Amino acid sequence: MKENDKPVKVITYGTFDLLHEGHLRLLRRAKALGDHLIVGVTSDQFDANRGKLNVRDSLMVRISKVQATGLADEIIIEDYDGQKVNDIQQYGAAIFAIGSDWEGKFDYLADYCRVVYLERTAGVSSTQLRAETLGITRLGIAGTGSIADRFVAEALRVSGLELEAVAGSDPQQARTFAERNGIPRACADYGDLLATVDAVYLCGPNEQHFEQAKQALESGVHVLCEKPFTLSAEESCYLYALAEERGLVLLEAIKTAYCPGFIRLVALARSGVIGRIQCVDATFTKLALPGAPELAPPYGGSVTELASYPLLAISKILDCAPDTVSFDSFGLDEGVDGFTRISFRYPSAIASATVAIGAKSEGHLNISGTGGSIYVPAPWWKTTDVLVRFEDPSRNQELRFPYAGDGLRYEIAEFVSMIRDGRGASYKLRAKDSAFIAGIIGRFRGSGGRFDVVPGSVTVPLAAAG
Ligand code: C2G
Repeated sequence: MKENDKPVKVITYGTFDLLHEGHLRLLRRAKALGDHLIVGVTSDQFDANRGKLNVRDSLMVRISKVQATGLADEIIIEDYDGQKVNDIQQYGAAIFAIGSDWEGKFDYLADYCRVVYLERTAGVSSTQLRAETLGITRLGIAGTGSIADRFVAEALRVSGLELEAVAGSDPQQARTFAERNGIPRACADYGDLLATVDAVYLCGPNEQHFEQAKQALESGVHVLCEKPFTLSAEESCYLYALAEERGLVLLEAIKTAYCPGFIRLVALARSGVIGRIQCVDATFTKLALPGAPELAPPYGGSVTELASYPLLAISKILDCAPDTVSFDSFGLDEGVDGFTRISFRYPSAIASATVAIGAKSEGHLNISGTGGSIYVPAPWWKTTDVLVRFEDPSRNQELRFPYAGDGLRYEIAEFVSMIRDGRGASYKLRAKDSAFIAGIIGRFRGSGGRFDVVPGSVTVPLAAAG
């Protein structure tokens, strides 16, 4: 098949995860359309950006497998949206071929070459293979609040997970929740839930988290627990030790920790790009409506409800133990703290976490370094935009990272992959980060917290807090 004696180039694209018969048949037929087959294999980042999480084979493995078919004359990496338009022109492809599951989606490429949709092979897919070879994690949800609804919507985006059952303090509410979300079973109590699942997501009231996590781990069930995970460093360490002893996964559900932009931000800050870090200021506020659970003592309040986010940022960015912490707080009539600033002194830096449920403030994250600064505008806890600033403005950078949907999918994907890989710890949110966060919340609640209308300030030495 030659046109003016020039080889006819065909181009096709895919992830080619766990390369299977469907992929092979596609490649064979694509190759048969011309003389030279170019295969674009998606980069991990490209797949993450388009919401394809839990791809099992690394890019290198996927490329090697495509190469081993002997069908590809050339392999390229697909890394950005719109790349197909450029590739077709750059490589002089005469035909673009893709499976019929994409029918109509790539018609716009007809401006550059012939577009061919090849019948997709029925009965085989990477998703199915991932489920068969790696198993399905049966997950239960303990809690029926609004976060649980958001969780369900995001969990559907993560492969290898089946929502099995739900339990809540009100059995009728649990039944309604199950029906609304297509979950097979509503359990009468938490014990019943644990009996039939591999893993549980805890999103009930704050004061129940510790006991529920402990009970789950003692029953051999993996735990993903909403923040605040526990209300003291001791409880946090106890649970991590228990999970390790039982060979189970325990993860705190602070979504920021797993969001791709935040992970890149932390790595950037710690790379020395802005010099030695001298200060981290992080703010998170959320006005609570009258009657909201955040306003109910003794487990509501700005620190208990919200401090996990800024404390996570401080823990990850400074990554060492502070010498002292002090709390300045305004109380609300309801008897909880409404606006609180937590100030830290580190050996060579200072930091502040500002949280409020009774006042509003711009929610930003600012990192000051000896050579520049990093500014992350609200909502920094769903990191997308990162501004790196220098005295010489020609060096300034504005970085942008993807953030898909509600973001919960990233923490769910991490949880599922830890279970599958038998990976006990995640560098994204370490046991020491959880213990630090819980320790500070516990200190505020136990000794440092002043809920008076007059600002109270107390400095607590933290030498032993770690
Ligand atoms: N395929 C097939 N039969 C199957 C499974 C997949 O023919 N049972 C085809 C797909 O239609 C696609 C190729 O194999 O043409 C690669 O499939 P995936 O690895 O699932 O990649 P995909 O997400 O379809 O990537 O830019 C990326 C591409 O747009 C498509």
